[in-house]
Amino acid sequence: MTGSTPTPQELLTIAIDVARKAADTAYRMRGEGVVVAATKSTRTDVVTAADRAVERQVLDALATLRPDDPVLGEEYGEENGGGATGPTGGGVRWIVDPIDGTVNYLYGLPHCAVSLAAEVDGVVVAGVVRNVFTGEEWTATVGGGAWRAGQRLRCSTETDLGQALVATGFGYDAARRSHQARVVAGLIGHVRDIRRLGAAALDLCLAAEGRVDAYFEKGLAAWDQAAGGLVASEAGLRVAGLRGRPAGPDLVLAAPEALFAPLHDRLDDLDAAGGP
Ligand code: 2AM
Ligand code: CA
Repeated sequence: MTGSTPTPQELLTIAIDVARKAADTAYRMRGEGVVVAATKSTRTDVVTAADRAVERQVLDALATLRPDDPVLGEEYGEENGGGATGPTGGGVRWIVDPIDGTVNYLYGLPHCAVSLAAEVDGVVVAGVVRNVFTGEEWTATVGGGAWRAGQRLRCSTETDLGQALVATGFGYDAARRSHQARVVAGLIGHVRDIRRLGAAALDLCLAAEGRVDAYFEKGLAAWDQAAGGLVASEAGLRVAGLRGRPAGPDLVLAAPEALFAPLHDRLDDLDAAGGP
């Protein structure tokens, strides 16, 4: 398949195969016991041996299947960066989070996932998110819809913010978490309830099938939102930042069209994209 750019469906087929094997490894390693290998940004931002082993497995698999493609991963950064990618060159880049929801993984809470996406010319065109514990698997291709277990997914039809179940998450840095808690304190009286499940990619996938109505979070990296963001947008959610900005590190807001403006405006009033 080298030479011409593969279709999103071809890229998805590769992504699913690689992600399933990666999730199997993560599950097996969980059963063998988890040890914290290191901490990153803060004392609570942990990386386990499994995060590294799973990402290494993904890198090795992609190096075999797609040897010219660079891969951006949470644990090893950009690999094979001299590859064919470029703004208009038809280049493919992969984005992997080997374990999204690492703290859940560490504690044995069944809400963590392997996330793998493929970009063409900087746009995510295919993605898969697979729950390591349950095997639930969400997929999407650009223009081809979002899917789980053979069913095409549609987001919530809720129109009243006061009835909306809204997922969010907190970063690892104490000052940031405190600001995020103040944002939630200002929101919780205006929505049905808040869910803080601990894995951004899965939160986006749950929103894709209306198991939460909307989701927002500050501080996500590309690997947290690449695959899940495509699943969400293909299921009909608007995925964006505040004030017309694209979704990014400042804020990812994923909401059905009818909830987007009221949630956006409340989050903007609460300075959800601001703070440390
Ligand atoms: P992780 O489990 O891969 O670390 C928790 O709210 C969610 O946000 C998780 O998906 C977590 O990813 C992610 N997250 C939290 N803090 C982050 C940070 N500083 N950078 C990137 N992702 C972060
Ligand atoms: Ca991770």
